[in-house]
Amino acid sequence: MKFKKSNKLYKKGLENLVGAVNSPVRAFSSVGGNPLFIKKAKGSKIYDVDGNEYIDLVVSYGPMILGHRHKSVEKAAKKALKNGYSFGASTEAEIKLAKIVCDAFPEMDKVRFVNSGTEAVLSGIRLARAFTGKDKIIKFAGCYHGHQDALLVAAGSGLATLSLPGSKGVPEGAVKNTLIAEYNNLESVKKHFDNDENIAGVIIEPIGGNMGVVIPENNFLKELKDYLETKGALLIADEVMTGFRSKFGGAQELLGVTADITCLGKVIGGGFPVGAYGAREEIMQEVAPLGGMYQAGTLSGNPIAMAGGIATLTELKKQNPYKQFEETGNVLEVILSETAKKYNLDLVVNRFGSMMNPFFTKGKVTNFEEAQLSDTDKFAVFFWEMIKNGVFLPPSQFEAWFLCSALTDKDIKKISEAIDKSMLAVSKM
Ligand code: KE4
Repeated sequence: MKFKKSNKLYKKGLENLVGAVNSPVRAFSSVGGNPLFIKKAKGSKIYDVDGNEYIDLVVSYGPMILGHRHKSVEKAAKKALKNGYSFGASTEAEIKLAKIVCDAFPEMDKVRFVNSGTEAVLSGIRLARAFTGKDKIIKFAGCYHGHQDALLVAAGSGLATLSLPGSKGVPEGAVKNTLIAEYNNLESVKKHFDNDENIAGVIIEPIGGNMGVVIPENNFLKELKDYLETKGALLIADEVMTGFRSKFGGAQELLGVTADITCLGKVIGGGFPVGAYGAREEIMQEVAPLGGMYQAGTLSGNPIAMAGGIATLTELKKQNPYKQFEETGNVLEVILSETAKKYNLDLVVNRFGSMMNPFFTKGKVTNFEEAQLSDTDKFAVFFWEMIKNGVFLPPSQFEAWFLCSALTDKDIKKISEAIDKSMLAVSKM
């Protein structure tokens, strides 16, 4: 495989873009080498500017769940384009997507659309504070909820990969109301409440997807919600990554818990910029123009993005690919584990439906501390071997692989062959 054109664009990109990227994880910092530049994608395949073809297990970090350029999404977006791109006024499409989303979440009476997952979480947190009149928020080490100041403390995604313990430019004051707990450890949450009642809520990724994949153990989420109810605090589910990924609705339902506020993104826009936050009536009444919590956005509910979201969720509901995701995910999980055994490699595979991640480590990975014990040098070798064998993975041990419904049996066979060659290379390190 040649990467000549990607390398050329990388050098050119360095002139006016920071690190030649618009999001840090795309810089390939934790796997070394220069980032790939993508030219196009279709179905389960993605093509870089050198013409190399890859099976895509990144799918834009989640949104392209139907695969790239699904015909019904493309048709809907093209149709919407003919009516205009943005009006700064309401459209019917927003009502349509709002209904689809609210119907998929039993406890969600109302939703507000924004333009990214970060904005959705930013607003969800403000809403929890508005509703409870309390200031503090608890987050879990290793969970990433976008780049708002208050939550860039021990974040799991880009920051974990860059091993930055927070972020430069975030003032002390911005994080003084942020408390940190340990995923799967209810006691670590209770400890905060023992010292402080001024806690509006707890935000959690129902399935951790930004420290690799980490799954709530036993009844962790349910016990957390039950406990919060006794403290007059809210459970905020950050389902930006998990929303519509493992069922048509939220992972929270599969995990037997109902969040008070749910934040969404990625899949609900189908590749177009859409975020959302929603809750039951009495909570959403706090949001302007009805209530005193201000939140706004020029491009919120953008008609093209709404069209993409409606078409994506409509097609997703029709396809209902979740059983297939479970089967394919299980096949890949077994292939990863069996191949690691074949080459005597320590590997832990965590998977929840169509999101999964192999950790080059032994023992369990149930929180960020355990995730960080993974051998990222081994992951880097594995990553580049998978690239050379035609499989595009997230360039970090602390991300998640995503399946799309355009994957074929032929793709799975090719991924299996690539895993074998890549694990062999790792075993020779
Ligand atoms: P965005 O602002 O990137 O749309 O969403 C932020 C966000 C919020 N909550 C969760 C659970 C998320 O996973 C994300 C963003 N996920 C990363 C992937 N780890 C996006 C990729 C990137 O940052 O480039």
